[in-house]
Amino acid sequence: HEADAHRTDLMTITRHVLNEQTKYPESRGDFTILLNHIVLGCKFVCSSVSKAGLAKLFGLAGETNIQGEEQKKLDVLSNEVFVKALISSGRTCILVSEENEEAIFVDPSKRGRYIVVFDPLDGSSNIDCGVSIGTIFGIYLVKDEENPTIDDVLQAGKNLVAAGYCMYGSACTLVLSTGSGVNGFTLDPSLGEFILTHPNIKIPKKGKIYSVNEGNAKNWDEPTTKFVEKCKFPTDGSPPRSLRYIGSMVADVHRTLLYGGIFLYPADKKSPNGKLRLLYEVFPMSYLMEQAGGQAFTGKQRALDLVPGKIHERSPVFLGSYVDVEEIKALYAAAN
Ligand code: P6P
Repeated sequence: HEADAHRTDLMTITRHVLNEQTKYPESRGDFTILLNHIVLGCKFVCSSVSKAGLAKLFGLAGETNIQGEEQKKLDVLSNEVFVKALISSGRTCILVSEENEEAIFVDPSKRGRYIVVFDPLDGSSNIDCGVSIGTIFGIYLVKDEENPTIDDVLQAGKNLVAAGYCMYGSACTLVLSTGSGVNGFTLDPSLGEFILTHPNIKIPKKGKIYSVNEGNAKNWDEPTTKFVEKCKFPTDGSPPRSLRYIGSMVADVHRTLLYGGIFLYPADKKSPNGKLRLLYEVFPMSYLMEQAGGQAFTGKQRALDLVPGKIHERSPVFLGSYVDVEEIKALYAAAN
């Protein structure tokens, strides 16, 4: 039946968001227009990433291409496409990208109400070996449209009005929340449309998978060490949990969202704030986890309660199934 619906009653991402926006009578369609430009960026990146391997084969990606032009690295190219698409939407006023040292303030002539924080191609070091990578984004509203300032970007994660990611893997899957649950859309290349394939995603309350880079174990603190020990050598008679770590945040988080479990990038002696960036990696993924019935913790507090001090600051993160994150919260509480 669902296949028929797909064939005749196409629930595209645009239609789905329009439906959701009708809940806000005052909405002027600006968010839908903004989202359509983010979707355009994702379609471009999807197409480029799938060709990157071929391009590399024929010396196109990263080296000079057949016209002898310097081929831009995919993450730089993706960033330029997203920045241009977002500015041309006329709905943004400040952009923060992992690729840009400073925030981008949009010219007043093209200014809108939204702030977009994003990592255009997270995990791009994995492209050459074919591992799934992704775009991660979060959307805030500006406080004073006439006078956007850097403080508009340094808002707590709980102020996000939307967040999502697009994973470029065996399929191109866009997972999005605008504050009333999480929905997954898959790109139908024959239509060039993202079609609703995963309505109302809810993360399993408890998982059987833990996801962490065990190579950092020497530097972990006591609570993380104890938690991972419990996963491997359970003391309550339950079976050991499986370790799944892809090393590409979007892929690890997507698996966690659909299958359950916990993803950890803890602080360690080498990096006291962990490795992942708060604004455009930790916040959007934490927002999605909470919207799907899971939770996200920093080792000290609820991740979304954090207020960033700097646009590229890092934060430790433990996110995933509600019960699994409760376990690690208890271990950190006992340690303090
Ligand atoms: P490590 C990729 O480089 C990335 O930013 C995330 O996508 C991923 O979760 C993390 O770093 C992997 O880091 O230290 O385990 O290689």
